[in-house]
Amino acid sequence: MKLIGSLTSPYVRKVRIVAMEKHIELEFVVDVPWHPDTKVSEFNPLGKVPVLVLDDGATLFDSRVIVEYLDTVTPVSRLIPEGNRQRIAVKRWEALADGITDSAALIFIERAQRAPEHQSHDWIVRQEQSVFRGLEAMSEELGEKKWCTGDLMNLSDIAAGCALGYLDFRFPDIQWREAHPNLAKLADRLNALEPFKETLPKA
Ligand SMILES: N[C@@H](CCC(=O)N[C@@H](CS)C(=O)NCC(=O)O)C(=O)O
Repeated sequence: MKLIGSLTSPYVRKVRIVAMEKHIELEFVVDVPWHPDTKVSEFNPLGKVPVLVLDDGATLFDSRVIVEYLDTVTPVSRLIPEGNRQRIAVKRWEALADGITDSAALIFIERAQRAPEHQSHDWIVRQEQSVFRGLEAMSEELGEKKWCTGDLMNLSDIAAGCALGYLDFRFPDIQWREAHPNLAKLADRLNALEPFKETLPKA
């Protein structure tokens, strides 16, 4: 299987960490969808990464579909529980964490790719509010627990760790660690793991 993605995308990072946790070897093909020579749209009509290309040539996107697929490829280290309530709790965490990333990425793109006079202050504030509310929700739901859901690390923690890692990478000025020490502890625990270390975003 071949994973197409960039070294900065938090969604790609989530998939890479899931694959590593599950001991699934993927050929990693670096392709930045913003570059003029990108071939991503030949594999994903939406032109976004990550894309997983299966051995028979079938393509899977987006990251939530890919991680769900990878989790069923082998029973090693199940990252999405089978029971309906637990499974949905994990998927909800993933939606929350990815949602924070979505809003943060919109702010980054607005600032990085639009001339200052074309940037919308209201749009940026709206996305910032979504990030801050999302962080509050993650912090409240984590509480004093070691992991986001259940007794072992699973996809909810990986998704949360990738969202927090993206904030560290693109928005070092956001003081989320001071505001939410429990999220900081979770991030420290995750960042000490090999798959997180190996996939640190690189510009
Ligand atoms: N919901 C998607 C989001 C994917 C996404 O937005 N990827 C970004 C990279 S971080 C991308 O490829 N952007 C290119 C574009 O929007 O044209 C997922 O979970 O995979």
